Amino acid sequence: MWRGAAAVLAANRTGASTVPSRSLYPHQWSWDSAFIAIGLRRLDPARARREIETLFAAQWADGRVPHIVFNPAVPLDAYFPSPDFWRSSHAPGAPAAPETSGIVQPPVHALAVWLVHRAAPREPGSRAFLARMYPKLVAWHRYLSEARDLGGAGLAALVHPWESGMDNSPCWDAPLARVVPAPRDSYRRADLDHGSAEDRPTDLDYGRYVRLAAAYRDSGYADRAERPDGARFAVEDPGFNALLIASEYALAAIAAELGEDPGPRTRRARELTGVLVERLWEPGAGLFLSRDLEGKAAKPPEYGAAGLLPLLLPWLPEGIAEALRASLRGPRFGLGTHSLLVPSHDLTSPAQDPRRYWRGPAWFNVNWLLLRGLRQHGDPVGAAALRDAFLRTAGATAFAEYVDPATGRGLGAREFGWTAALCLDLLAEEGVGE
Ligand code: 9WN
Repeated sequence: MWRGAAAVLAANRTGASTVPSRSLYPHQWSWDSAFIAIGLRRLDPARARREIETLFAAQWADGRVPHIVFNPAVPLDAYFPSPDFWRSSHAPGAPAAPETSGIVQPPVHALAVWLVHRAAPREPGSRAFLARMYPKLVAWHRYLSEARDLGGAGLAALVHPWESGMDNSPCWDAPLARVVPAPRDSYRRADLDHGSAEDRPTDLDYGRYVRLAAAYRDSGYADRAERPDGARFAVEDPGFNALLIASEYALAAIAAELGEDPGPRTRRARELTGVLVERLWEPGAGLFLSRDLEGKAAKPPEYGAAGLLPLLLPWLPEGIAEALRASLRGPRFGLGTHSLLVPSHDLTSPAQDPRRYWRGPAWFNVNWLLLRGLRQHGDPVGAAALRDAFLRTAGATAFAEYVDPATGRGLGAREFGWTAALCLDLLAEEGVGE
């Protein structure tokens, strides 16, 4: 399995970075690269450092880290939306090259940088890597905490469903229902050349994604610009913000390693946790909910796996970690009873679909994060069982992009970057391959 996973990362390597999938996603993606680096640190720490530095070479002047960095050698029609859609090099503050998208993805990068360093702290180059990355990560977090604080309480808001990394989650159905889809003949979906239509978002979803991205682009990627009716989306997502907070803790650790005072970063992480709980915790449900900043909350609400991700945080007010662990095993997510791995969406929701992308299938990055959460909150036995199921399912599906949570049947792309990388990470814990 170690050799198989390493071979995936070798095959998906394109120069200084790694693609999520040779067929479906032929460029560099932001949170994919962070997870890929977390696995690569076990194989080749220098390559893990390069993976992250390549991504941050495309950081914009305002601190944002774009969700895609385009490879100029790949034909324009291989992936949509392509660089000629985003037109980043004409946007204020974006690098002249490479071309990038203008939206972001979950900020798991500071956590990745810290874990990459910890894997080889004495290697020549690792401390210098930390020192180079620190101000870039600070600028990235500042962008999210200032420009993206659209709700005014301190959490980062998302302006496009793709920013959550969980693109077609039912949590976005209500806020997306207000968006007028772009006409179907105004763009060409490249994903259907490689993926099965039943596993992918629908055409209606795509029309809305295109409308929102085009309106954001046409505003010059200005976060506070007024956008027309039918082209607005602003939500606070518990998964995105939990990763921001986890990364704040990692920034505190990096600061301490570099001889700076970690106190302000740790305090900020605790403060933000308080805001997350105040705004998004749903005690009756035992998990966190997203908040729609453009309209009224959906009734009934949709419960996604993003609402479990705060389990990752080291400090939570009393009772919350226990409630999250109970939700993982309860009827909504069924871990250990109905599900081999944690599904991306509530099993009891009418919107749940075990094969369609983020509407039900289990994803390996989410399960890796929850496994860390279980360890963090005193459940090593649950974490060990999840680790076994993770490795077994990934191995049996040729490192699938996502799987049916009940049967483990592989779905989406195979030889998927973060699935292989996170297997390496879990295998290395037991000394395999080292
Ligand atoms: C849009 C690359 C990315 C992941 C996302 C996943 C999917 C893209 C797409 O693929 O999104 O960004 O084209 O569907 O939803 O989490 O980062 O693997």
